[in-house]
Amino acid sequence: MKRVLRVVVLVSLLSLSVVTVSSCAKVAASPSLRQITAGGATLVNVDVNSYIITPNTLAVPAGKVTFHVSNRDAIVHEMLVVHAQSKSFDLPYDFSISRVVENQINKPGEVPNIEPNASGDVTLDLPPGRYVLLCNLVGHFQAGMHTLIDVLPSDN
Ligand SMILES: [Cu+2]
Repeated sequence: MKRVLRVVVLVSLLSLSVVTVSSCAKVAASPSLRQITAGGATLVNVDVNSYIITPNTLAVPAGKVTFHVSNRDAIVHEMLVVHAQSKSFDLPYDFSISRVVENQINKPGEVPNIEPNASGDVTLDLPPGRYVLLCNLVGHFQAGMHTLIDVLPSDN
């Protein structure tokens, strides 16, 4: 438990810059710029490379969201979609296994085992809130594989 608390403090300090960035997210979520899948979900294209997760938008409207995750790295990754437990990406973390503790988080879904130069999709029905996109393969979260995305209340 001590270890978990320590990492929360550390991660909170590191994340201050990320929180400022996401305040510009409203523009990206405007309907005119939004990509919609054939099934009517909002499409979020996510690139994974060099331990960095980069979605093409920082905010989407609530409802069906399809994450299309492309692994541009030379190693396997995964991408979990997790409810944030604060304004930032601090989540319960176990240093003894170098992973986020998955039975202590609320995870609507994931794209598992994305091979290099491959991609995968997951479509989720997301209520408004802040979410963390992360890779939970051993050591990857700690190496920086996490980012935030906001799901905003839809207008209609
Ligand atoms: Cu990874």
